[in-house]
Amino acid sequence: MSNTAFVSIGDLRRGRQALSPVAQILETAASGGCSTSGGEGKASCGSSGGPDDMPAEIWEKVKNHPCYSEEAHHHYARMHVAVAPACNIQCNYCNRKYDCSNESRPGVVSQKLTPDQAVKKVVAVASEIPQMTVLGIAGPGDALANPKKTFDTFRMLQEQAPDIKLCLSTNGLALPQMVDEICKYNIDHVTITINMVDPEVGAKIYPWIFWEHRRVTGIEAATILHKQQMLGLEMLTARGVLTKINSVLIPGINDEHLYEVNREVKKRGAFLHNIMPLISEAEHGTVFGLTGQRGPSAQELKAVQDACMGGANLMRHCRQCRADAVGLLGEDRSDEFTLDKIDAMEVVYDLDKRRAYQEKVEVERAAQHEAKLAALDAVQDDDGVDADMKVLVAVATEGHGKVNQHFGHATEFQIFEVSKAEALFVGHRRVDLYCQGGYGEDEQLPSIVGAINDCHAVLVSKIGACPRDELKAAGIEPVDAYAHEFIEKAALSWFADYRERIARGEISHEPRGDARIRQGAFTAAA
Ligand code: CLF
Ligand code: SF4
Repeated sequence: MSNTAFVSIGDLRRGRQALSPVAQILETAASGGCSTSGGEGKASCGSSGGPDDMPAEIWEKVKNHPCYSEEAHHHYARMHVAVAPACNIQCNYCNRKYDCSNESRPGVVSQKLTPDQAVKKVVAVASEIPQMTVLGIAGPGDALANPKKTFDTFRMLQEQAPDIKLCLSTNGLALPQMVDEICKYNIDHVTITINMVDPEVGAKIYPWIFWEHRRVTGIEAATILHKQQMLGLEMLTARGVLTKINSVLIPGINDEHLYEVNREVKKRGAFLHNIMPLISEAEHGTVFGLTGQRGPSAQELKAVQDACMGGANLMRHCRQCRADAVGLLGEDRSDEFTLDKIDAMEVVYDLDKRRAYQEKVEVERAAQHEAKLAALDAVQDDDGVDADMKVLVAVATEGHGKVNQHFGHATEFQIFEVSKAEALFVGHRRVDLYCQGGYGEDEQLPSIVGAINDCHAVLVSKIGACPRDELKAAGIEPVDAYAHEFIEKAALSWFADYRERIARGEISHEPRGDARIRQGAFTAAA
């Protein structure tokens, strides 16, 4: 193996005067990312951090990146281009598909693109969606196992659309050798999928890697991969590149081990740790799907994420995107930008127009922040109810950080954990669409209600009589009183009202049961 000398974090820290971005990343990682609104173990750390929680230079990098900032994901979009089909390892949760339009999971695309086609597509999307701020290369294979296609795309895009942030995702095997190239193209955000720091665990996840012109298997393969991942992470930190670690939570294989992964990547300066559920279905044809390896429930996922708090900052709003996704996280507009449709479009890349739109977004975002602070003040009043009470609230939203979607139009609910201290985004739940163009599909209701069964309320802009009754019967309060208000303000206002009703003796607080979450299948690293 070449280039395996480890850079110690002590060495990195000693270089802080010369490399101030490095010191900033290390300090942000070490502090839990929070100086004013959070701190070690506080729930508001991680991708929920804001400008007060990190150095200005880092905030500049994350403020409009929808994956690196939870708040930004309500407002800004990303897109992926499928220029990287090959991979240099095999994961037991992966089965790539290159012409599939009906599976929504990483590793799946409708069409592979050349770098020229990819850049044309990005410029077309950027001209139509001014809030699209990030281009990611996330497969369908591994971005760095296809270095020419990946870096050609970044180089050409940087020339044509310099305001778009560049992001890539890798399994890390080829990472150390690519760090210079990554820095050359100002790629400020790199995701490494790290599922283990113990090769014994790794051997259960990776059947083989392709390394130095041969296929390597078992513990030897996992050991090489682990060393490359750690070295690559340390090298990126040393160069001031923000890193996010994706880990696939595989019950019985690495669920208890991810705490250790979290601590190890924190030591090496990882900015975020995104623990995602394995979604394992036989029809996707993955090894885990075919052998019956199950994915975790929403509660199991949250328990592992909660256990990791106080370590590397957590990201909880990942949507496990396709490798050709376009739009806000959770939506996919790639059908609007197929190559034939782009050929027919009049593409005008207007930087001023994009900037003007993004300035408007920032005004809206500031208003959202103010509304949250005002609502937090309101919920602080001592009402005599358990001060430590926390409840989950489901929210239907189409974006802009508002409660602005009908119950029947939701294909996912965002889940917020609400307390007197905050309204914290803790995940999302995918559901089947209830409204089928003019009528409600009542057969879907039990599964929708089951998916949010651990929530005390669901906030929507509108809801029909039938689902309203079904939710009430299940003990979930349907709430449309905060339609078109900002989500956190709405959730905190509902919570204040809920507590007042308890204080007045009108209702009693009951704990909620487990949600029944449908699982899908997870593959590639994004
Ligand atoms: Fe894409 Fe990944 Fe960049 Fe985001 S996705 S390459 S960091 S721009 Fe984001 Fe999608 Fe989750 Fe990835 S929601 S799968 S974390
Ligand atoms: Fe390669 Fe990613 Fe698939 Fe793993 S999940 S085999 S790294 S493309």
